[in-house]
Amino acid sequence: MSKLQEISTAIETGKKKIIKGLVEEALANGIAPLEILNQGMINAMGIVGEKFKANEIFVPEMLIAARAMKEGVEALKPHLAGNKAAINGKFIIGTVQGDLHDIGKNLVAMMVESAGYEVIDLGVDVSKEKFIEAIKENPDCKLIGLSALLTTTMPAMKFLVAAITEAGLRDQVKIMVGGAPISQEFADSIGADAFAADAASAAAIAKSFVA
Ligand code: B1M
Repeated sequence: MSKLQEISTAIETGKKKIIKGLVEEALANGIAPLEILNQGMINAMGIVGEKFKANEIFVPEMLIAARAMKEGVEALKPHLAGNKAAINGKFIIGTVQGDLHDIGKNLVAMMVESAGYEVIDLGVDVSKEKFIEAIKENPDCKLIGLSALLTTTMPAMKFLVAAITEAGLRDQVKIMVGGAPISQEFADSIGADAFAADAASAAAIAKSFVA
């Protein structure tokens, strides 16, 4: 079994304790950090999602896979995060109300941070009031990021964009949206400024806003 396959299987089956060692072995074998993330880890979460959908596994298994994934991301973090010296500004990010998924949001936060932003992470299940409060508390913040993984929480993004507009803050911030069910069309339909399909694209878009 290849090292990437070993990592994928370990995440899929929630073997949290062995992940760090496997990631270190993969790095020592010269496998690029992004390849480990995409082929070994994110790929595994895709398989977990498919198995959940097919009723082959249930929420507890999904949860232990998520814990193993987080352990892997921690091990990979020093190798993924780049030079943080340049400060491009602040980036407020959160997973929208009703949604508890945070692995993708955390990856986006990490990559945008390494693109020179100071990240203010509001966590998961973030209400529109909390987002607005954070924008008001950080009048120098020019970019906010919204993550959603559930089709049922996509409307929360729409309500949030509307609430930011109603609060008179829309001209102050660019809004970037992302998450598995989100598309460019959806982003356009709710009046967001940008859609990013993955964490690397989110970092590139964040950089483009200060270029
Ligand atoms: Co959930 N879950 N889950 N889950 N879960 C999904 C999302 C699902 C697709 C599984 C499935 O059915 N195939 C499905 C949603 C279906 C739908 O809405 N149509 C689902 C469901 C149904 C549920 C529950 C309702 C299950 C239940 O209770 N019956 C429940 C909801 C809880 C809630 O949120 N209120 C639930 C719970 C959970 C766990 C808690 C067990 C766990 C989350 C743990 C955690 O996050 N701490 C979990 C998990 C692990 C998943 C899957 C398997 C994996 C998600 C993940 O971490 N992917 C997921 C299936 C899947 O995604 N294939 C599934 C890896 C991650 C790196 O990718 O988050 O997509 P992703 O992030 C990417 C991009 O999307 C993008 O960049 C990231 C990195 O490249 N991105 C952004 C994300 N945010 C961005 C923001 C940006 C830009 C890009 O700008 C700001």
